[in-house]
Amino acid sequence: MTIQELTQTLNSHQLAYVNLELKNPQNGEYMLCAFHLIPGGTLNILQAACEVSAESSTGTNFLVNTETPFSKEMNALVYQVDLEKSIVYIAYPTRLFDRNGNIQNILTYIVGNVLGMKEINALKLLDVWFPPAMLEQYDGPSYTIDDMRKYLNVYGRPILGTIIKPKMGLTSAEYAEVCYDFWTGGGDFVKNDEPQADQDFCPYDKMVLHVKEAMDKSVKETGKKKVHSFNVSAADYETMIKRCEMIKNAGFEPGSYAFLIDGTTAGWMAVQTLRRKYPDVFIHFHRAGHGAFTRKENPIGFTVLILSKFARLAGASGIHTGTAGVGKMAGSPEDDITAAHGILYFASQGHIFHQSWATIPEKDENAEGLTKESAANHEILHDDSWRGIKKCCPIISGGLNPTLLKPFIDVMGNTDFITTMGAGCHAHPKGTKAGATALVQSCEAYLKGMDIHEYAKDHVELAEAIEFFEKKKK
Ligand code: CAP
Ligand code: MG
Repeated sequence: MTIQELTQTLNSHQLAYVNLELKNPQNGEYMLCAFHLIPGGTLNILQAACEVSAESSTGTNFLVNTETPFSKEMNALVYQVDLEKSIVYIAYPTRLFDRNGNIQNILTYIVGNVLGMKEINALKLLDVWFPPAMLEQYDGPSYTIDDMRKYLNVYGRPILGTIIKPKMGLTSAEYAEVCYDFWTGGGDFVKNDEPQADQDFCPYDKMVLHVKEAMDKSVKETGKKKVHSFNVSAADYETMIKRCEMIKNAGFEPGSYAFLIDGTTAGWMAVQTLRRKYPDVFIHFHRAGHGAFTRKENPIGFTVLILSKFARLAGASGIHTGTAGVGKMAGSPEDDITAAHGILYFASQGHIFHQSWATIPEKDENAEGLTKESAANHEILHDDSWRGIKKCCPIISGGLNPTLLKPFIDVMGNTDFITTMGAGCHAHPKGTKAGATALVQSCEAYLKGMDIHEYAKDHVELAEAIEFFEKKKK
């Protein structure tokens, strides 16, 4: 059936949620979404799209007598359908959304009830486009990787990190010992793992204090600044804030700590609370659980790009975006790299939409060129007349080890990210410190344009890592 024929099949309820003649959807009044949609039951794709448009905006499954001329203006509208690819485009009036810059509210509309509707067999939100008005209204990141680079004095290479392993079970003193080994081995950044909380064998307050001691000792010994990302996820708001304040009051230098939040399980309110309450802290979004929505095999959910774009809009300083098939987690270059570029760059092409993260006044016609040149491009956006959403850094983790650093950089196309290698450091045959040194050496080899096997000839820790991890791969 042609789109004209499909339109003839719509009932009056469905007709209220479609406008295939919508002039210039990017006129600034709408947030735009593109869904892959396979209809369920007896519906055709346009009927199902209208049902989704209704349920994800003002409607339900019948026209109701209580609607008003104004409420109809808030209807989302199906404005385009790609029959070949089964992609439907829906425009959402931005006035639908909580005017306090609330990400949770938007997602409750566009990937809320609609994921459970009988009228669809597949519904995957592929990409979203934010109009300039939303870029004005939402927080975006405050403390970014550019600020962390300044603090660490690390430029022109990835920030080299680890996750302490075993994931759980070390006492606070043992945990801090591993941090010390990684930092004295040359690593920059340590994160708690995603389940770290206040376990009886590793009390939160003791973990914080032991990490502070380990950090002070390693900074003194290496003469280099270090960062620790503390998991502040908690059962309730008060406890989360108590953990943040405990860290802030433990004597850490501003810049030497980040707050990690399990954004998928703790929720967007936690992410935005941290961003708004601690604008001078790196907010680290760990996405454990995202696979239920984002895996390619899942026909119902949303892409890594969607999760990452909303994390940037919410103000996460960084979010895990996956290893593009190089590491242990599912994920393809197409998915993971599109997401990583989508949150790092000033402007980038997503799966469907091209998104510019700032509105540039006519008078600044050379702006895009300027921002492209400057690594701290968002300083320009931040200080200038534009209202820009700063960069959100990809955090690259999951099954990586020193032999995989260059393969990932080759796929990524840049080094502006944090990488955290857990087993990739702590499984090194000579232990964590050697594992960290091997990671540093693999980065040195990359920067010198040398193959790691060549460089390993006079860098023993890297040689041992290659021997161990390449053998394991066989
Ligand atoms: C990595 C990790 C991270 C994953 C999360 C883990 O450990 O600590 O949580 O990176 O995946 O628990 O698996 P390893 P993603 O380095 O030992 O694999 O980054 O894709 O969200
Ligand atoms: Mg983990």
